[in-house]
Amino acid sequence: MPIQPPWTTDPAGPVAREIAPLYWIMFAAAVIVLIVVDGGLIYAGIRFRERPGVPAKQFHGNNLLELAWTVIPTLMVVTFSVLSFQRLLVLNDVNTGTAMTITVIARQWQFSYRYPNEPQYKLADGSILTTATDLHIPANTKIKLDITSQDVIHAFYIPPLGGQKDAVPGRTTTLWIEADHPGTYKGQCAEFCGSGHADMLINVVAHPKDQYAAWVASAVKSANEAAAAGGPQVAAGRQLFLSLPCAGCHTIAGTSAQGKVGPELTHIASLDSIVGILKPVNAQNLHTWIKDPQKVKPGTIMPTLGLDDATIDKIVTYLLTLK
Ligand SMILES: [Cu+2]
Repeated sequence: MPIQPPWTTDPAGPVAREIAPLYWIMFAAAVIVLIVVDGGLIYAGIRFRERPGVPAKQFHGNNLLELAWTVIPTLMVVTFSVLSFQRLLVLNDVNTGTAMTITVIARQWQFSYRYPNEPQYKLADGSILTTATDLHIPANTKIKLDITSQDVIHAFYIPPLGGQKDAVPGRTTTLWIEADHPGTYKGQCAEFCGSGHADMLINVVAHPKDQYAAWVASAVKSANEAAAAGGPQVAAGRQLFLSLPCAGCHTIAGTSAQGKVGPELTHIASLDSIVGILKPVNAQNLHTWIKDPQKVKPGTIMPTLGLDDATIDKIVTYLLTLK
């Protein structure tokens, strides 16, 4: 499936298609203003400059000019406002024809997604399927997003699908998206939210509409397998994770680890990278990170726990079962 970069200029869904023409109109207006203002400045600088024996002329007041630079910008602002409000009617209509609602939860520094409270998304332990970073949707389907945050203000933004909404603690904001074609659409947190902000990436994975149910079934199956993962090393790692401070900061669905300070780890083994920079997600990279987080990413809120290598290995073995 194609991967689409986070650009506004290449809309891949109805919301982005509403916004893109306004972007181009504003861009064209800005270029014209640049040419007129800078052109006038350069012209005046040359035409009225001081020459030997000829002092520079001074002008005071010019009704025509003053009228022009008051009326033209006013007309521009009014025009842009009207065009924006027209589009808001479409962008804010999150409910008409909506097929499903997914909850987007932002926290430093990861977005996670909780799928609808319906039987096909239920895990064996009764919890609801969640994913992190990757938002899976069916293509050609209107999806409503309920967006919230567990710490500071973030902003959910996928330029090729359009729209941007703040994720505000204690509130739910809404946005809708629809992808024209199956593929991966890249986005990014658009509100500076701390030192990990640049790594707070979003992938919207749009599945062919008729294959979405199969993806849901496989995601539920692997989440169930992860929760029931066996083997003594895994069991020991799980036990360590849940008893050490790890569980106070991280959430792993279906366990007593329900911390909200760090990223959710429910599907950590399926991620492209950890901390946004360590890739691939493998035993060595996880070990390096847990051993000395500050060395990998100075300023991270992940503390160095001073664990010995054998303990870290057990935890890593467990984490790698979380697909
Ligand atoms: Cu953020």
